[in-house]
Amino acid sequence: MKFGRLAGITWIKHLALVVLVCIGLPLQQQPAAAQQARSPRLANDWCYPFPGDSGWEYMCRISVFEGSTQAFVAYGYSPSWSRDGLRIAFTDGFGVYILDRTDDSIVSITDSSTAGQPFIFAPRWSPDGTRIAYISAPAGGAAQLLVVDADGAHAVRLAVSAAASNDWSGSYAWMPSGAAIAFGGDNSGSAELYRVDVGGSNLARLTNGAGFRGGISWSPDAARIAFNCGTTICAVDANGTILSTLTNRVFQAAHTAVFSPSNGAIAFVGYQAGLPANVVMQAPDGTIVRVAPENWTTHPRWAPDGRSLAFVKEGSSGGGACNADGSPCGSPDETFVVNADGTGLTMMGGGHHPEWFAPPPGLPLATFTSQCTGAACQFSAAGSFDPDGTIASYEWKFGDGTTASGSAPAHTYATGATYDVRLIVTDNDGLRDMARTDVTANTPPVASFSVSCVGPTCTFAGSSSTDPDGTIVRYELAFGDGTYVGGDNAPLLPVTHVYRTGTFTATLQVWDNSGVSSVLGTHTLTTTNAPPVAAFTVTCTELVCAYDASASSNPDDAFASFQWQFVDGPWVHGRTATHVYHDPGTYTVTLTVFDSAGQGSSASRTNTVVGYMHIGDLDGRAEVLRKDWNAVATVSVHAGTHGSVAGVVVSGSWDDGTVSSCTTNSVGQCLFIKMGIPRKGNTVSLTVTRAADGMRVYTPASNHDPDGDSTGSRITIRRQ
Ligand SMILES: [Ca+2]
Ligand SMILES: [Ca+2]
Ligand SMILES: [Ca+2]
Ligand SMILES: [Ca+2]
Ligand SMILES: [Zn+2]
Repeated sequence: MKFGRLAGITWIKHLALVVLVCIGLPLQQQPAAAQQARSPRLANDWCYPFPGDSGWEYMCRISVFEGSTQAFVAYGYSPSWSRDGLRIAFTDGFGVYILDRTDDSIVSITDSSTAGQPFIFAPRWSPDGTRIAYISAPAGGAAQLLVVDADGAHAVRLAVSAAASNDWSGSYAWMPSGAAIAFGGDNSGSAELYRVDVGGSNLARLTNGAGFRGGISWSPDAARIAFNCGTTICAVDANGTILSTLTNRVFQAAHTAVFSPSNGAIAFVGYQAGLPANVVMQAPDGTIVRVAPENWTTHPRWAPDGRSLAFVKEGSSGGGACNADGSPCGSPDETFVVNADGTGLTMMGGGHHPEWFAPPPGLPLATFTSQCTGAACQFSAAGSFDPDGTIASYEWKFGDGTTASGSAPAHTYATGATYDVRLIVTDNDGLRDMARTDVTANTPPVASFSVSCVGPTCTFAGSSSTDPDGTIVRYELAFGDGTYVGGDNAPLLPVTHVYRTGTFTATLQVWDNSGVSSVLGTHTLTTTNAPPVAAFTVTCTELVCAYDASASSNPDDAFASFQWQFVDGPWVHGRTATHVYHDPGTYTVTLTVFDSAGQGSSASRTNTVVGYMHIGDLDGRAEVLRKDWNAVATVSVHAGTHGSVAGVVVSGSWDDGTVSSCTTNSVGQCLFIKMGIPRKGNTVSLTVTRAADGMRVYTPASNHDPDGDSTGSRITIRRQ
């Protein structure tokens, strides 16, 4: 159930904190017989905000702490134990519900179907287990105290408070015998303590102007009733005749006394200057023990044996917007348990309203053992017993929908799994107890597989793995060479794997639907796998080289990768690669190849990258002087791809036999100048004889001249 009425819940929570309802713990202590120890059993509720469809809403859920376990049992709050501890009454704010822990069913015992329903809170089972009391509070109306049978029948209205606005007027507590209820009522504006027999008769007012403020607790012998009276705690005789103050005077304020079930001590919440609210224990001689020091604590609840206390450390997330996004904030309530001497403080879990289950005397104890062979189980309730009688019947719930009776039934499950098995025993007085254990009734799966190899390549098939009473949901196949495959529900097998040379033990483990694993299935295999041999060819066109690793060999399996390492670049992957060099030169290239088993080999080659150059233009001009003239020739040098080349030493020969040279500049040009040519000589010619830069090959056959004033190799300059 979901708690959509935030305002209502907040109001109820507020009310619950102020209306200090006291459970009527049974008087009786644990039987002294040599009975197997029964783990203390504590229920509480935890309300927390969560983002709902229409903003922040509150969710409340009830947990049961038993031994070292915490079990979430229902959505709701204000849990109250049935006498036998097998049912829990609780509310969701609009109805009273009964959780039956023997089958996890929940039934409503109040009518919460009509509109305008009242708020319901504080359901409390009577100590004798026959009746359930609760408070019904219509919005703006008078709160009623009602008592019904455990199935909701025979409702009796015991009291109507005249003013529901007095929160504490809704406080009530069962008399330990269950015969009567003490409750807070309003007498013409003055709150007073009343008692009434559970049938509705013998209504009596027990106080008259004592300042009653709720917090009702019966003493174990039902002789006195404690209650809050202003800043201290009072007690009145059950017949209303003697009024006294209960608490030590060192407390500036004290409230919510709870009588110990065993020794006359009381626990209560006491305020003292400089200290936060504390749960304290006051011994019969007045000695105070702070059992919850340094905490903002409330709601003390004695364990049935009187040796420990549960209490609540109040959080600050009670409700309402707090964060900028409108969400509530703050710490949650927490339930603690502490020994009566203040030792052993333990946080049980989040939540409020701790309620102990108090086993009644003569309660049988259910316990059982199981022995399963595969899915066939033999159960035995031999350890169960009744301390004051006999066990009259055994009821088994095997967790698969089947049931049985008798003290030692056998049961074979149809499907192997882990089952929630419950045994409910009923004694000759009709008292019941339940034991509950997870029983694994399962045959483990069997891992089986086949493997066949072609060379080093092996194929694994696992269809022969079986789970006789369920299904296989997970495989893990380890190949034995450090690698494995596996996963939940994976369509895993068949799978292939390539091995190195060696002897390997492959193992298969499978898991069934119960999470049970098989023993390992194994196969040992020996494989031969030669490492690959790297080899490659290289073909260069000027500075562009193509590499091809096809010459590599790996006859027994597939190549996994080819990796090229060039001196002046990153690694390149692929069977073929192309690399463009910046300059001609001699370079070393390394190829590394890997086969499918991860075996590798490398090969290196040194290749020379050649560049070419030629004359790309010759231009000439004459500088005529008074007696003679000068000839100037401009030479442009091209690379093989016709780009300019700087730093080339160009040699030339004039036609009179003189030779000279120049070195090309950044745009690939340089000048030849012949000076002092006599006027009688009308022409001179320059022939380029050589070009060299130490890297490129000069190819004069490629020489050319775009404007046609030379052959590309020879130019004639005329005096003008
Ligand atoms: Ca009994
Ligand atoms: Ca199985
Ligand atoms: Ca190989
Ligand atoms: Ca030219
Ligand atoms: Zn050119």
